[in-house]
Amino acid sequence: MEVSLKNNVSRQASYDCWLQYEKIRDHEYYNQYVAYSRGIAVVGDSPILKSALDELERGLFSMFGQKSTVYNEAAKEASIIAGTFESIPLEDYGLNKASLINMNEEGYLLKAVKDEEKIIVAAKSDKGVLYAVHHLLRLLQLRESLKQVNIVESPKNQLRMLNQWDNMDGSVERGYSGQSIFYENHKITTNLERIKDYARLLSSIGINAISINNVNVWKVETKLITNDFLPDVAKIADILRAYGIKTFLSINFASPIEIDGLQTADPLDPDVKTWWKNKVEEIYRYIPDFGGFVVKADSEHRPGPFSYDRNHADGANLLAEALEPFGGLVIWRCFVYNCLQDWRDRSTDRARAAYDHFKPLDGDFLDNVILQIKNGPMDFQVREPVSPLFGALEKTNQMMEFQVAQEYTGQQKDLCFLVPLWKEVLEFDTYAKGEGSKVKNIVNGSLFNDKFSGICAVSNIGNDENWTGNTLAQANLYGYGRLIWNPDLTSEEIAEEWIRSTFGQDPSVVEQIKQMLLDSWSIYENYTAPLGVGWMVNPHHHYGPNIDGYEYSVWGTYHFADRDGIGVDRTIETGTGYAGQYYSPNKEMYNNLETCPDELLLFFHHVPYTYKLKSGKTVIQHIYDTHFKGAEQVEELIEKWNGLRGKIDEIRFVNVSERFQLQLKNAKEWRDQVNTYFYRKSGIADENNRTIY
Ligand code: GCV
Repeated sequence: MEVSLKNNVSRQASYDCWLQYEKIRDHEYYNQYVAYSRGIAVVGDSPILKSALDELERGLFSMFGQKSTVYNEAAKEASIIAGTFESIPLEDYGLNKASLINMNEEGYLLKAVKDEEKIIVAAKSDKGVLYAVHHLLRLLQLRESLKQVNIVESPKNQLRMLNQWDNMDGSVERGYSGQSIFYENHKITTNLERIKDYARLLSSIGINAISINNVNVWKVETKLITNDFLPDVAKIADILRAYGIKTFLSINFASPIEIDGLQTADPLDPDVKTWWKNKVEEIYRYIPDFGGFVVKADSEHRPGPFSYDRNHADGANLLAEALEPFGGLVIWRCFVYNCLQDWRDRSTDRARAAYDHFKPLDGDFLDNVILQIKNGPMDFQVREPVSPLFGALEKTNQMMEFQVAQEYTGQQKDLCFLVPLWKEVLEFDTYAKGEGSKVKNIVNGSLFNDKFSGICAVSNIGNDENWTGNTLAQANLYGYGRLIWNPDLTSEEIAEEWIRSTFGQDPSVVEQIKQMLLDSWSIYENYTAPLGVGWMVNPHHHYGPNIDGYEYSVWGTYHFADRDGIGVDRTIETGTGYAGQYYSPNKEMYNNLETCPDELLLFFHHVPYTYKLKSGKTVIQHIYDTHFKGAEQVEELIEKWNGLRGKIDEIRFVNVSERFQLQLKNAKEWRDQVNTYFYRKSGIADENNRTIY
């Protein structure tokens, strides 16, 4: 058994994330596979194949400690032979191309042939070869057996995307790990090496698209689509392309006015149409495989078609027409709601907004428009129901938007492994076409036969040495990529892969960190906003407790807590009617107090503090218990982490320890503020007489 990475690991370990390629010290394993590293062939010549070769050489050298001889044809001396089905003589290895035809464009085959002497790494496309190389290296990193390896694999989702919320002044909206790696001082960075390293990390988890600027497109960023910046955007696109990643830009809907002084940005105005056509042509001159636009319109004060009395379909189609000849896409966000809503008026409800805006437009969008829908109806809270818009759009391309950045889930100070949350969302049965209409089958395009579909997420990286601030937050980026490649992987599998690739093979380290990761979401939920009610967080900043702090509820509290009860009535009969946006039987399940799951009770219902949950506890006692428990659980996390001292390198150990101290402070603040607030509101004492101030 190998002993894992110990101390003395350089700062490089923080930077390398899960691509450590730790030296193989297990002699048996080493002897079994070292021969594979002697000669490698990557057949063909393209930037992506070059990346595949670089990665293969790097990984094998680092793990086996010897430089491979590289061949550019399927030489008989080569033991690993990589290339497309067209470039490798498959028949010579007893492989039949016809049997691989069902694989998708990004899929691949990894197979041991010739009595295990060789491994074939073959794919339909260069991109598939790159993914296959990463798969092979992952197996070696995880010290998996390659005996008779025979893997045929294709990603389950088409677009696997990240959204950077980076601004050109170098800041990152909702960034918790330093400054942008893409921009500084209102310019595109000159540190292209870092972008290349990011691309390596992303390709290793199968990401194939990225938008490189914030969806809030401010003054300077509006000019990213002008020749002031396009030459530099093209340089970034070149780097990303070599790792199989398409570049997208977020655009300002009012660009024609702001860039060229047009009088209007009205989507039906002929001059506006011509302006976008010309603009798109210009962009494609710089970036021939440009992915397209991401658009936040008519949301949180951003411009959009509403100013001209047009709707979202008019707005999206304007851009789609311009992009269509080049194969470009419009990713139009559904995060649209009235942020000036008066919460005293209970007939309006932010949770209803996405469905109310977009359901009536189903079928009105052009073929190359994809609607991007946040996983929940509000905004990446620790617990929300799944957005009812999933399943409601039968004739419109759609994709999921997750948030890897931990805006509301601890801001990369507190530990919160988000894969279990995302899995719950993807496994949710919408019943759109009867039982089995799971969200994962909607976003992979299969349920409604969408032409374009996929999953995207707000990235969590910045220019901190370890990319994510808290080293353990690297698990969320890794987990996101792996999960959207294959939503059938379990959270446990993903956590374990990440730990072993990142910290090595010591079983005690693996088990301990795995448990910590898997428990962390529920721990975070325990000490923050209870029972799905959400928010209660410091406004704007979104970290730390502020029970009445919802930024858009200047007219009253968001959670509607008074001396008698708490929760938002979203029922059909007496509430906002939001529950009615779901298909049966979800509609009835949420609408009915008796069947609504505990964890979402206060999202859907207003109840007295003495209401008995299915757990048997009253709401108020649940609030007290979970908040005491959550803070205690953070102390346990710290104890567990302390037990790892000396088993992992000191730099990463200390990095996480420091953040746990912040988490503990945060958890105690939440515990005290939530408990005190509800004790004072309800006047009901804790059954266990614990101290509540
Ligand atoms: C980029 C929330 C965040 C904003 C973000 C917005 C969005 O409101 O707090 O920072 O803006 O979502 O998704 O557009």
